[in-house]
Amino acid sequence: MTIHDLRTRHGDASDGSADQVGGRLSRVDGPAKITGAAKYAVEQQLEGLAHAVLVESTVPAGKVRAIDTAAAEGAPGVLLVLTPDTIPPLKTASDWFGTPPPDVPYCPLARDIAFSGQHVAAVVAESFEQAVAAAALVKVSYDEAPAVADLSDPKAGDGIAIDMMTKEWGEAEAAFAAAPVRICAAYNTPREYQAPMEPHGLIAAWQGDRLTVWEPSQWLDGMARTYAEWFAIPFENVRLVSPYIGGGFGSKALALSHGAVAASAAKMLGRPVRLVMSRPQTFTGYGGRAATRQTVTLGADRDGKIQSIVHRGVNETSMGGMWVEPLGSVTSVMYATPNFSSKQNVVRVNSVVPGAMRAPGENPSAFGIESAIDELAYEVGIDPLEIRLRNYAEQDPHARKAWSTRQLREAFVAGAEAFGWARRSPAPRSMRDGNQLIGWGVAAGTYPVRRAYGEALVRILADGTVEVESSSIDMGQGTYTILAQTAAETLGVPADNVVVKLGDSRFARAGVTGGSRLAGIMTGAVHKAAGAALDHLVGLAISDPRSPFHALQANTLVVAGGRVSSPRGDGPEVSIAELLASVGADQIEAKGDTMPANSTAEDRYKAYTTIATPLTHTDGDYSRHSWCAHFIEVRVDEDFGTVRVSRVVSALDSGRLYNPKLAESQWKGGIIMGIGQALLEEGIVDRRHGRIVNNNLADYLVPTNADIPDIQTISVGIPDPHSSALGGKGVGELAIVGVAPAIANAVFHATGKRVRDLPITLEKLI
Ligand code: MCN
Ligand code: MOS
Repeated sequence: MTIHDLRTRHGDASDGSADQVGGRLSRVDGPAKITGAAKYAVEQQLEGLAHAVLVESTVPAGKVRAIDTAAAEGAPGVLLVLTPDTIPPLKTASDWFGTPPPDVPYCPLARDIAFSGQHVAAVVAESFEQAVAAAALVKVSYDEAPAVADLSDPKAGDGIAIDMMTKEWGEAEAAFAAAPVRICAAYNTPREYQAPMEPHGLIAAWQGDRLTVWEPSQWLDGMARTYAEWFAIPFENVRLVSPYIGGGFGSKALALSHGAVAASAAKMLGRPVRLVMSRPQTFTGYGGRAATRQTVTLGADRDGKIQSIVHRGVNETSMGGMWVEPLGSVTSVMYATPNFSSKQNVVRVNSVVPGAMRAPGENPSAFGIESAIDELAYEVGIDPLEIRLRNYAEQDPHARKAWSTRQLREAFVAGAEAFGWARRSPAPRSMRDGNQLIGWGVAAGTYPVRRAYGEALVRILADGTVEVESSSIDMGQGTYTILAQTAAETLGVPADNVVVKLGDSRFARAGVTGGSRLAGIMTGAVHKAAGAALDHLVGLAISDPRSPFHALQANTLVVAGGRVSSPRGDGPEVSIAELLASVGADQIEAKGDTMPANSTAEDRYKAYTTIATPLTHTDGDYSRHSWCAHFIEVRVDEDFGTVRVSRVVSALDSGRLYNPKLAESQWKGGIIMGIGQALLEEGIVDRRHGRIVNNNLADYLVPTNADIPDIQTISVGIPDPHSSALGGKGVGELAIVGVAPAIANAVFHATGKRVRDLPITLEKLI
């Protein structure tokens, strides 16, 4: 069964525009997922499939002294035991900027241990169960060395200054010292994990020197490049396949060492190999969000006008790798201030290198500044909403450029109105319902409009249906659906007649799905490709002597509802299929991309396989961002200190929405993740062994339905021509930004207790 077979008309009945960009078409991949027909990467059934299981370091630092594989090798069904000594060395691959790598070998299994959970060996067996059993028999001994457990370890120190993160204007320290009102506080966020439902894993299969990898991926072309470089084979020889993804949230953009292990094993055995991480391994096999510390100082007038912001941030990184979580990203754009200074350090600890998790940087950054401005509001006795409006940045205070569009004031107004903010009683602990203290908090969020390039192929088939192909992906955001709508609108066919194929690196290329940029890029590319296909179709209809329109001598035709007619309705009307049959064409195909016209093959390769795009969100005359304002009610049980979020109203500016139903769903997903971050999520480090204690979904708490109230989202965006071809701005990450501070601010309003350390658990309210 294909997605197309399963599809029914399912746009909102009230909305006739589901075939158009902006219509509320339901997810076209929904039925396949609901019925189980959707095959995820590692569900491929391949002849001769063998199963690999990883063995991980149990110490956080030191060296592997010896690995005894004898028992594992003799265990039933075992085909291969890989250790640093037996796995063939690979080549070091370039980083995601495409920086040429040093010519040194790369070994995906470690001898030198930098964190607990590092892969040290792997067992491959006929069955998964045999591999699990044999992996338990691998005996690894270590020369353990002292480790730095986390940011609060006394050995951690101040870390390394990341100068490129410094942002300064005016005289921030002096202005702070001179300010009549001064706020200074430290805000912490813990390690957090993406926790996608589908764990990381892959199937690798070789045919000669060609490698096929079925792997959930946010970036087929980037991962294909890495595999090609590791194994020193041409880029074209690697095929990545990732039709569906059970969530990524930033964690599935890169080829990781477990992928190198599986592909090496497949090569050695001459058989396809499947390797899927266990849930605990997903806590150390790649990084979650880095733990962060920020100090925010605000100097202000008595009327709440900010005079100075001094911001210092620290995030953890690993011993060998580098992750910078840009903590000044929201701090530097949210409010107007004449004096500003933001600096950042990173501290090396014995953990896996942290990674991208929904709004890396903006998310913790907003927790700092949006908590601090709330503290200032109470200090000067001004309503927390009013103080934000008083410090409204009319232009980008850092880039000193006009906003492309900034509907944040509209978001504050619309959100406050829908929430009933005017009825808020200002004093902490002044609103209650029985023994529940009620708190109302507000916070803003933002995410830059990241732009890059994409390419799409549109094919009009003989039966009048349309195919769209792109190596971009859908991990739940709605790419399949919005690209069907874009092609349908551009070509004048029902969306039901469009089949979108994604997630195969053989298709037209796309860059990374990260930074909430894919929708803007790919709607632009599909619009272009479909426009070219339409021109081709109309051109044939007008010029081919066999066409029913030939005699009309028209210079254009109308295509609507899958039927072709003349603009004045004075000629024939035929279906696309009839037209193609009349001119003897079995299909029409056109490619479209968003690259500059004079781009070389090298430019294109770089655009799709690295993140080194020349476009920034502050190019040219404008600064481009999405914006949001969250209004949140919490209820805190006075006896137990338990916090429940009871109401959320968020007003958001993502520009024009390609599909409001899906955008709302994305926003709600982000808000739900923000609720988890505020109240539940924290990777707890066992200081003795450097391990994550709660490395499973029973102990690492993410929100369930019972934790989530009704969430109201309001779109206040207007089309932004500077941000994308069709006027949209980013949606995917925006809404998580600002939720945690809105909740912390609401908790303060409810209880009078300021929690500056996430998550807000009951013991912190005592
Ligand atoms: N959209 C819209 N109008 C716009 C922009 C987007 O209607 N102007 C809708 C579309 O349905 C589009 C979706 O929002 O498919 C997301 O678009 P966009 O903001 O461009 O984000 P990306 O497609 O680049 O998706 C990546 C983004 C990121 S970076 C993370 S992290 C994240 C997120 O999306 N991870 C997700 N949302 C996720 N949603 C799910 N279900 N699972 C994840 O792992
Ligand atoms: Mo999203 S964290 O940029 O994949």
